[in-house]
Amino acid sequence: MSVPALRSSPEWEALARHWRSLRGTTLKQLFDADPQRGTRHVVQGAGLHLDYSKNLVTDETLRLLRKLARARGVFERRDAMFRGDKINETEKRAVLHVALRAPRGERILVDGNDVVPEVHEVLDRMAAFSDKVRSGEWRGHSGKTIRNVISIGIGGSDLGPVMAYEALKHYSRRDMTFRFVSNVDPVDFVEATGDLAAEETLFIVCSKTFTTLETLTNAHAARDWCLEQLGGDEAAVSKHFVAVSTNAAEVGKFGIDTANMFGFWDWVGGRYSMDSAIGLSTMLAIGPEGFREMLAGFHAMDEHFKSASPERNLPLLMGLVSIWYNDFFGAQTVAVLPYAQYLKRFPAYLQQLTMESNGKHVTLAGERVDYATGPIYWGEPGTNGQHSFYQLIHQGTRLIPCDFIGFMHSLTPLHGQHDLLVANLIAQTEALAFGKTPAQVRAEGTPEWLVPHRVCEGNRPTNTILAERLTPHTLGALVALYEHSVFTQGAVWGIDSFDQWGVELGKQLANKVIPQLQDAKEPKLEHDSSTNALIRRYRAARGAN
Ligand code: G6Q
Repeated sequence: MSVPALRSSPEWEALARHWRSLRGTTLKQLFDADPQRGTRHVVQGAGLHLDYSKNLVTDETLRLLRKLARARGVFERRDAMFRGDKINETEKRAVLHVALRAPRGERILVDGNDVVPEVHEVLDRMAAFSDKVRSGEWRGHSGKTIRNVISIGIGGSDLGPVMAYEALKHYSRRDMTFRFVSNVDPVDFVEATGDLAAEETLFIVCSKTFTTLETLTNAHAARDWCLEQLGGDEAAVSKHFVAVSTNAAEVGKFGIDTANMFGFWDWVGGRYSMDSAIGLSTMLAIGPEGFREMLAGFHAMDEHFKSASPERNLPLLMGLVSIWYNDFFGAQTVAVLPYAQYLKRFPAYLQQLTMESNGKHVTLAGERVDYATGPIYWGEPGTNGQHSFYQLIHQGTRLIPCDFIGFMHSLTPLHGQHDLLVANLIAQTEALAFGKTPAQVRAEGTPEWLVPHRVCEGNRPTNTILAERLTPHTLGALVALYEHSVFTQGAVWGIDSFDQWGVELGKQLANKVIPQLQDAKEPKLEHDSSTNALIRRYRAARGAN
């Protein structure tokens, strides 16, 4: 698909002019000029409340951004995604994570085939399996019940399950142990299994392709570990291994009975798969009901994205505002700061979702872009970050727009501690926006030489996202919010947010070096001089062991 040039479009040029006219305008001025600003620039959807008033935007900015979205075909592309069109053009695939949470009875066609019944068939099988494991009906090879679940996967087949497990721990079975193994570093596998008994352990091997080096290596390690403890009887595999994959042939080759395989489809991207069978560990942890509640949260945000007006559309607004900072202010990063310890892995999860999706340098037509695409997403939970990197956000030389995420109610109330947490969230957004002026610093009796050091200029933009409490429903809505915000960005930039050729390259490269490290005889090395020397150095060190 050819998308018209972005920078020379009238909508982009209008935004550039508008940005120049706003230069020097501060958040303080915007708030002083409009006493209603803090209650006007808020929107709600799918149980989330977004306050975007502390952004460097005016009504005109928002109008121009919406105009840009319209001109770039964001709404048509959104509808095409929901319809099942093959909008992942470089892989010629539909992009239908929204079908994973479509209610029974909805119809979404891919190549003329309604995929929703298949989605529910897998969900039902997952639920039946989860119930069996959770009730103790499913037994290991020696007849013991399963107490430990280890999910093996990497990237999109790992980050979602890990994040969701941590986020929803409050709802999880506390008498079961859940662990995740991703890294090919043997430490990961050894530490995850060291204190467990194989006869009580179930492995879920999660791999869309079932060819990924790390996952297959760890799955083989798991198989050896299991068989070693269970007397080498191959029949044990069917009791201790299930697979989540699109590749039945490879699953069978590995020795997992395809009756114990939960499928998904090529129209689910890895980083969009935590609500597919890839989330089997989540379902085992929180139960089928909880999982369905999470899917309902995703779906509620899908419906909001599809039908809310552009003025009140959360993902659209967030996506457009991030383009505003990324492309006009030159902000290179976005910090995501959840004030919820359960969301400690949420920024890491978002890094993949956002950066793998929009880290692209060519348009859909294959032309090099002449504007910045995906910003770097990063973050840590508050309040911890306040005692480390927030300093740079408050007083550094870079503009770092931040998303603050908080909840009205704690899941684990403890003597008003939640008030302290939320007070910090609110205070930070206030401090970032309005800072501390020299006059305020002087009024505190600060000696003149120290005044410049203590001044905080403010004018640091933030979004505040609030929800009642962290439930499976909220988590689903929150993830879908970012999914569709990323979609909005990608559609405006005219890039393919759903391929990942850079990741593919990484998958191929190591395969060339592995034999060069392991060969008994000196390999012929034809890399650059640095790579050759590193390989030789490693070989020499290993030889000396
Ligand atoms: C996700 C990426 C990537 C992928 C992993 C695992 O969008 O493509 O992170 O999920 O490389 O791939 P498999 O699931 O095929 O093992």
